[in-house]
Formats: sequence, C-alpha cells, structure tokens
Amino acid sequence: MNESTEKTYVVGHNTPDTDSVVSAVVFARFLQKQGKNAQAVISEKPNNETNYVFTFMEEKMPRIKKSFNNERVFLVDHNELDQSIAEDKNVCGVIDHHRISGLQTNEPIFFRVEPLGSTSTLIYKLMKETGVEIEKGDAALLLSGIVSDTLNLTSTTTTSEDEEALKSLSDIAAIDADDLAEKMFEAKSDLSGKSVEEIIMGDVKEYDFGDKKVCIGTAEAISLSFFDNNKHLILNALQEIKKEKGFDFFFFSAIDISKKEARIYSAGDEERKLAEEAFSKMEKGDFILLPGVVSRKKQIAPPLCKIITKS
Ligand SMILES: [Mn+2]
Repeated sequence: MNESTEKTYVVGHNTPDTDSVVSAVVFARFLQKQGKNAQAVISEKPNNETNYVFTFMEEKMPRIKKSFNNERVFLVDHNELDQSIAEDKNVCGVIDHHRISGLQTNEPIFFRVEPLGSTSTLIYKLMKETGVEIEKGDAALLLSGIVSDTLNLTSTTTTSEDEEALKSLSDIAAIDADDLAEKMFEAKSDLSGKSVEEIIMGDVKEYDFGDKKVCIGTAEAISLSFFDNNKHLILNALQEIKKEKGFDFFFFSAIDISKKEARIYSAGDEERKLAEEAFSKMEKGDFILLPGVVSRKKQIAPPLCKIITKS
C-alpha cells in the first residue's frame, strides 16, 4: 500500500497527560499537511487538566482507541511499549523525550528523541526545521503541553529550548503562559469525585527495570491535603493494586507543585527499603519526603531503576 494513503495513527502513552495528547493532535495535523492520512487517538480517557485545555482552546478531544491490529502507529511522548497500546510491529515512528527501552522494529523508522522538557517542545522544533507555519490553534496546544510537563518552566527537566518555545508559542497563540498555568494546575489539582484508586492510577508508568515489572504512579497538585487526609486509604489501595496488577514493585509519588517537593509512597516493605536506599532517605510518616523533586522521569525513576537493577 502507498505510504501516503495508508492510515497512520498518532498516539501518546497510556494514562495520557496533556503533553502526550496535544503532541498527538498537533503532530497528526503536521502529517496531514504533508499529504499523509494521519489521525490522533488516545488510549484512555484524558485527565482533568487535559480536558480543561481542550475545552478552553475549543479543540475536539481525539477519540479513544483501545488497541491496534496491523495498523501503522506513530508514538509520541513515549517509546516503552509497556506504556503503550501499540506493539513493535505497529510502530512506524517515535517522537519523545523519555529514556529509551525495549522497542524493536523490522524496518528503519523515524526516531527522534531529545532530552527536552516536553514532547511539545520537540514538535515545535520539528515544525520550525521544516519551515511550516505554526497556526494559532497548534501553538496554543503545544504551549499547554510545555506548561504541563515543565510545570510552567519550573521543573528540573526544563531546558533553554523549552523556554524559547514557550515564549514563541505564547506569542503566536496570544495566550499568557502564567495565566494558562494557573488554570491548568487548578484543574489538575481537582480531585473531587475521584476514588483513591482513580487518583493513584491516574498517571502511572510501567517499566521493565532488569527483570522486574515496576510501576510508578504520580499525581501533581497545588496542595497535598488530600493525601494527608487519606493516608491509610492510599497505602491500602497501593497494596491492592499491586496484587491485582501483578507488579513486582509499586511506588506512588505525590508532587506538591507549589512547594516543589515529592512524597514517595511504597506499596510494601520491599519497596520502602528500595526507595530509602535509592533516595538515601528514611521514610517518615508513611512516605519519603524529597524536597526539590518534581520529575518522575528525571528524579524518581532513574534512582529506583539503578537500585532495582543492581539488586
Ligand atoms: Mn511528555
């Protein structure tokens, strides 16, 4: 079949976040402009922050697609297939800013990964390189992807390229990034009507660390009072979910966006020991408190991976 007429799906990671959804939407439009038959989809329902963004920008949320047969799939914002509904055989391209693990393909594919604060920044870069004009709607979506992933340029993952992209996109979209960030973080922090399980599973990533199946969940909020008020429910839910999903290790990080600190909760004693060793810190009050830590990708997953693969 002709490459330009065969359909290409563009999808971000499971438990989609704002960066993964806007990246899929904008990149699918970018492919369409090049005459390709591309469609953005999401694998699960979006979170409150992403819903806020799409409503505010008056954009249509991509439809949910739960699996692929033999279709061509372009991965954005992930490349580890434990975090995807795609399989190796589907993957025809990757645009990402995470560690690389596991993917194997039969044929050469487009593969672009850079250690930037967001995939949205990388798509902005690609569009600049290609010389396509960045339309207002695309700029607004990419802007929210950067704001979300870099916590409005305050996360340790932020690079000068993210700063540049944010400024330029905010000009094109005519949207003040600080105002947008405030609204997005409020939406992200709204846990009302959610069960403890939904909160814990709302943003999870599964990893192969050596031969161990590890899951690290995260929730970002402008206040962690919910977690103070529900600590027993949280610890019970972690144990239940770990058993049910068959994870070897299950960690959960609650990120305080205002104080820029993380709490690491462990599903059991094994996890607690590993986390204490990984972060050189003792658990106090049912969690390990890590000041200055806001990024799972850069500050939480790598130390855990190191300890788990050596043990
Ligand atoms: Mn991302």
